[in-house]
Amino acid sequence: MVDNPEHVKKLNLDQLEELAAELREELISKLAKHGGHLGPNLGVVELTIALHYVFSTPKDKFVWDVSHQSYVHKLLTGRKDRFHTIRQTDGLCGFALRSESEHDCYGAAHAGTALSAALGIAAARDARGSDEDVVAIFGDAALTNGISFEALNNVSCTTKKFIGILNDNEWSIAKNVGAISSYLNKLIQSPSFNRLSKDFERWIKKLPKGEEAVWFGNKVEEAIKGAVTTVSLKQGDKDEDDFESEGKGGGFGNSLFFEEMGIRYIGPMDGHNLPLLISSLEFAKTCEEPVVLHVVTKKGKGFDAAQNHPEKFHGLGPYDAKTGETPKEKPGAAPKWQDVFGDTMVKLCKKDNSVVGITAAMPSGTGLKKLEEEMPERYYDVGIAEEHAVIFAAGMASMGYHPVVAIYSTFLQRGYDCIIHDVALQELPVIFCMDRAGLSAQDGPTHHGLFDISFIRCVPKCIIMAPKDENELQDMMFTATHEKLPTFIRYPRGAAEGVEVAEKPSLLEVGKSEVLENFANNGGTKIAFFAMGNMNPVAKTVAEALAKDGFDCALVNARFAKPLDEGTHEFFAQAADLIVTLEDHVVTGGYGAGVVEHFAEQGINADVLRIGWPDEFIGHASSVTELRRQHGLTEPQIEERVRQHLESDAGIAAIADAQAGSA
Ligand SMILES: Cc1ncc(C[n+]2csc(CCOP(=O)(O)OP(=O)(O)O)c2C)c(N)n1
Repeated sequence: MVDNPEHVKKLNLDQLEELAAELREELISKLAKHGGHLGPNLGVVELTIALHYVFSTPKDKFVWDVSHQSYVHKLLTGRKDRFHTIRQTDGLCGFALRSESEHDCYGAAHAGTALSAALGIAAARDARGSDEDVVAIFGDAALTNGISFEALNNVSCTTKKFIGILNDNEWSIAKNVGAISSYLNKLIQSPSFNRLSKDFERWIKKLPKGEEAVWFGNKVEEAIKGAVTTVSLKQGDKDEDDFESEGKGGGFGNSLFFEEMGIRYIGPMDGHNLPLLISSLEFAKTCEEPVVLHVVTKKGKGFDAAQNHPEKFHGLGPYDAKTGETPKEKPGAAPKWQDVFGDTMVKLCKKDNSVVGITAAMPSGTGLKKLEEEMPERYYDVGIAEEHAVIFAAGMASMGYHPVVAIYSTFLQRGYDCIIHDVALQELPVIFCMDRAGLSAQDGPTHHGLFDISFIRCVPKCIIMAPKDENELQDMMFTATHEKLPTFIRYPRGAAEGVEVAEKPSLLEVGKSEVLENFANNGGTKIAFFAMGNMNPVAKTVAEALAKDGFDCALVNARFAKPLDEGTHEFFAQAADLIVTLEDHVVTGGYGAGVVEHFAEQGINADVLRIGWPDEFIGHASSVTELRRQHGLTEPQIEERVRQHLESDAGIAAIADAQAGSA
C-alpha cells in the first residue's frame, strides 16, 4: 500500500480507488484489536487521498479539527508501519502531533481549533511572503463551537488564500444539534441551492488535455456531471437514486452564510467521489479569495456496523473486524462512573423539579443520555460549546434552577472564564460533574483531566469534592443540589468501585472529610494518608502494606479539596510523623498543595509528602496502570516513596521533631 504523499500523486484514478479500499481495510483490521476513532476515519478516506493528491505536505499545511480523523493522513505520511501501535504505549498518538511527524503541522484534540490555527498559519505565511497552501478540515459539529465562528468572522479581513473543508456527516459524536446543523441539512437537500458554479465548470473545461488525463483520465465530463448530481446523502435519508429522480441532486451552489462572511462557498459535494474532490481542490487552490468546500461524507463508510451505528463507532474499544461486534460486559462487573452519574441524574430529577442536565455534545460519554431518554424535557445538549454550556447553566441557576453540567474535566478548561465571571462571582449554584477527572490513557495529554482542582481551587466561593466510590458520588450530587454555591464533583473514567448504591442519597457535611481508619497507637511511626476520590483504594493498599512492617497508619477520605477540612488536617498534623496526600491530579496547585498552604499559613510544622502527577504533560499509553508505573504512582511505588521519604533527612528530622513534641 502506498504510504507516501509523493507516491499518491503518481496514481491514476483506478489506483486511487484501490488505495481507498486498502486504507479502509487497514483501518478496520488494525483498529479492531485496541479500538480507536474508526467511524470518522472511514468517512474521510477519499477526502484525505484527494488532499494529498492535490497538495504537498509538509510544505502545505493541513490543520485537522479535533484531529481524531487524521489516521488516514498518518497512513499516507510514512506512519503505516507503526499504525498498529496507535494509542498504545510508545505507539503513534491518536491525534495529530507536531513531534510525531513533520506532516502534522498543528496538534489538537479539542474541537473548534482548526479554523483559528489555520488562519494564524495563513497570516504568518502572508507576513513572511511564502506561498504554501493552508487547509483547515473541520466537521459539521465544529460549527456548533464559538471559536470556529470567531475564526470565520476573521478570515476575509486577514487573508486572500485560505481553504476550509467542511466535512459534513451530520454527526457530532451523537447526532449533531442546533440551527447550523439544520441549515447545513437544508443546503444539501434544497434544490434551490443546487446550481452549478459556472466558474468551476469553465475552469475544469479549460484544463490542459494532458493534465486532466493524468488524474482522472477522461472523467472531466463525469466530474462536472457529478458536481450537479452526485451528493452522497446523509445517513438515514433516501438513497442517491431517489434524489436524482426527484431532481434534488446536490451541486455547486452558494451559501449566504459563508458568502456574507466574504468566503466563497463551493458545494455541497459528494465527499466520496475522488475525481470530484480532486477537481474541486485543484479549483480551490487557484482561488484568490478564501473558500470553503462543503463536502458530504458518511461516517463509517465501507463498514456496515460502523455506518449503521455512527455514535458507537465514533470511538470505541476492541471489536470484531468482520461483524463489528464488541465484547460483552462481564456479568457482575462494577458499573462505570458515568452510568452511576446518569442514573443519579434521573433519580434527582424525579425528586427535585429544580434539577436539569446540560451536556456540551457528550450525552453518552458523560452518561447524561439516560436523562435524555427518560426525561427529555430536563435535558439540554448545547453542542460542542463549553463556554455556552457554563453560561447557559448560570442563566438557569439565576432563575432558581440547579443545573448540572455534565462535562469531561479536560473540556471544562474551555469554560474557565465563565466559571469565574458567570458562576462563582454571581454565587450561582451550578453543579459541575467532571467526568474523566484523572487519566484518559489512550487519548493522552489532550484528554487527561489533571488540572481541575488547581484551576478551580483559586476561585473564591467554589466547592470541590471527589467521591471515594459510587455511593458517595450519589451523596455528593444530592448534597450539591442543596448548595447555594457552585460545586464541582470530580470522578475518573471507567469502572467505579462496585459498592452498593443506596436507594436514598444522604446529605454530606460540606468541608468535612471522613476518617476511615485512625491510628492504632501501637508505637510504630505514624503516617496519616489523606486521599482524594479514586486514590482512596490506593491509599488503603499502601497503608496495609506498610502496617505489615509495623507502621501505624491512619486513613482519611479527604472528600473536599475546597473548603478544606482544616480541623481534621490540623489534628493529624499534630498526631502524625508524616502526612501523605494522594490525588489523581497534578501536585502543582492541587489538593495536597492546599494542605501545605494551610499548614504554612497556620505556622504548622508538618512533614507532608504529596503524591500526584508531576509538573509535566503526561503522554498516552495502553493503560492507566502503565502511565502510573512510568510516573511512580503504582501502589508498590508509592509505598517505596513513603519509605524513602521517611529515611530521607526531611523524614528523619520530622520524626525527631514529633518525638520531641510528644516527650
Ligand atoms: C472542546 C471539545 N469538546 C468535546 C469534544 C469531544 N468530541 C470529540 S470529536 C467530537 C465530535 C466532532 O464532530 P465533527 O466535528 O462533526 O467531526 P466528525 O467526528 O463527525 O468527523 C466531540 C464532541 C472535543 N474533542 N473537544
